[in-house]
Amino acid sequence: MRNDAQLAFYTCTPPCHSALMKTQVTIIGGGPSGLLLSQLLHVRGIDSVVLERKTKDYVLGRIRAGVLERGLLDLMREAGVADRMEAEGYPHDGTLISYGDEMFRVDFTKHTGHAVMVYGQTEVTRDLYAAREAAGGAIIYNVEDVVICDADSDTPYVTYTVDGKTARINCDFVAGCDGFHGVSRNTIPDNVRREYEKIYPFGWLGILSETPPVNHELIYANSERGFALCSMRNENLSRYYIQCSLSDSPSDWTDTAFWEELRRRIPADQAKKLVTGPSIEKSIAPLRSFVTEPMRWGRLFLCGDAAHIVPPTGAKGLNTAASDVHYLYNGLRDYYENDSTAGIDSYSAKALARVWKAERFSWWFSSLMHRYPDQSAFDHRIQVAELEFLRSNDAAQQAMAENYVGLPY
Ligand code: FAS
Ligand code: PHB
Repeated sequence: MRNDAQLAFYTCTPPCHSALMKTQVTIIGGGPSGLLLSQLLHVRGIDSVVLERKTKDYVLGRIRAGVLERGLLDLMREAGVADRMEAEGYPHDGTLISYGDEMFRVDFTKHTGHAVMVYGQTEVTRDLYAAREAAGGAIIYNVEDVVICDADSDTPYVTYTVDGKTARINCDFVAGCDGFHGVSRNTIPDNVRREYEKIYPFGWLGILSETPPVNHELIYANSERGFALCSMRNENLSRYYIQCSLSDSPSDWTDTAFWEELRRRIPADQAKKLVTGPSIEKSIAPLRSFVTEPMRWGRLFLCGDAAHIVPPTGAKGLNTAASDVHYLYNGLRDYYENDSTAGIDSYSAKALARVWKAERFSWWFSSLMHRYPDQSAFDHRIQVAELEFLRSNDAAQQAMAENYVGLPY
């Protein structure tokens, strides 16, 4: 924690800077939100600078999302970074859902006319970094002490330090794409900001293994021992998750223990096919639902995890970041190309309308598929009844499919 004197240093009246830059949009965060926004703005000739706290390799080393909605595919195409995704990604027309040894399929394409794309967030981010670097995009790594200043004025600016030197960027707008632990959200004053949160009483233990996936489609499993998910990145790279206690740490789980537990949670005929191998990544993600309102304060706009978090059950985290970027990108285009503030003025309301639908779907699917510590026998019977209704009813499957492939922007 800094003391008051240091805090004073890091307020918005820092000493003279070793560097002073000017851009149209300062983007805080070089994850998928920040990079996608920067690349889309570049395609329209709008200048941005990306400030990233870590190195590119560190960002690319984070194993996260695996399923892309149709809206994100279209944005990747619009940004000119879809070639490798089209060549190496896996379109999925449906998913499998199991409970005990029962299993059924929800056909996305039949119900919506759309598929999803299995293509890891790491690869999305890699493609975006490559495009920004090829275009000579300004990305500044290892930044510290980022402070957003005068966001509620017409002349916002951002200060930061890199290699011990302070710098300042004067800009027209600031996009807070710095994730849940970034600085942007808390730049909005406490008396303006409203936060909504739900913490789930379990986490997801995830592993990556260089093994063939157990099935060519994803399997979401509700078992008496807890949730499991069988996913993949390619024909020889599988991604598996099991619901675990919040008190667990990855080191508590040997690979053998993980595989044995996963086998117990998926249908027996699938467990027989499971090819196991050493984990090349093992991590635990806590699950929470979280929304900040508003997503705009003056000339600061929040995007992605900086504004909202969902439990990964519905594969909505990265995809909802993408819809934020869509709304903000088009609002900024409107401002610079048509001298209109209509898009940026409606950004927060538009983004939040879709964010809350993603929050609802992620909460619903998490409630349906996980075992809760305080769950009663009645609660479990309701889960089974909901699963059997989903299995047998086209309207229920259509509703799930429409949410899973992505509601329209
Ligand atoms: P990100 O957090 O990805 O990126 C923010 C960037 O800002 C980071 O690179 C960070 O280093 C940088 N930053 C932070 N503070 C900064 C500062 N002060 N100055 C400069 N830079 C700063 N979603 C799914 O759909 N499926 C999943 O399976 C899934 N698994 C996940 C597992 C984990 C452990 C986590 C944390 C998230 C997971 N998510 C998943 C959600 C995830 O994919 C996010 O939705 C996605 O990364 C959102 O992208 P960004 O908004 O860019 O935020
Ligand atoms: C993944 O492959 O990492 C993944 C897929 C679907 C989800 C969550 C994670 O709902």
